[in-house]
Amino acid sequence: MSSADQNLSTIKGLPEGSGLRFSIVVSEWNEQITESLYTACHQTLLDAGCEPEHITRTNVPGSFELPLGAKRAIDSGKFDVVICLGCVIQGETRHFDFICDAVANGIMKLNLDYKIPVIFGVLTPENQQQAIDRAGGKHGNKGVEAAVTGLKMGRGDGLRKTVSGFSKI
Ligand code: DLZ
Repeated sequence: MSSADQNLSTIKGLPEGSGLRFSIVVSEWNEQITESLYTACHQTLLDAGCEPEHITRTNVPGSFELPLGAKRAIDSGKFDVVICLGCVIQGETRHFDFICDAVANGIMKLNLDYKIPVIFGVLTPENQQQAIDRAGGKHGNKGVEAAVTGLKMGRGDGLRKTVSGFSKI
């Protein structure tokens, strides 16, 4: 299925979240979109049974700063999972490519260097409408997908064992 046909809010069984401590790092750029991602992400964690006092929000100025915000959350030792939420919209210059590369590589590096899962809840649309469609519009909400991924990885069942090794989520 192409990503355009996928609904980001489709949940096949919400994993149990009680006891898990979440940091949600939110980028302030494209605030209308990232607030919608945050609201959906936070609500999904609550629906999964996470205690409200176990969910902490931190803002960063833009998506470029998400890896640093996530690293600070990891270094605090207070969290089991870090979820990064942002939205980088394609512009006329190559700025988009640099920010997307930096945030994707930065988050992946944190995942490989530390034991805490860091979730990539970042939209990279070509325009505002594509962002709206994925922030509570016709394609669901990336914040829900990020929360479900965080729940799976936090519980340790995001890496499922199969006959031939580990499967993808
Ligand atoms: C500068 C910039 C631009 C042009 N566009 C976006 C964007 O679409 N989404 C986003 O999250 N951040 C953007 N930023 C800000 C950068 O992420 C970063 O905050 C600044 O370059 C300062 O480091």
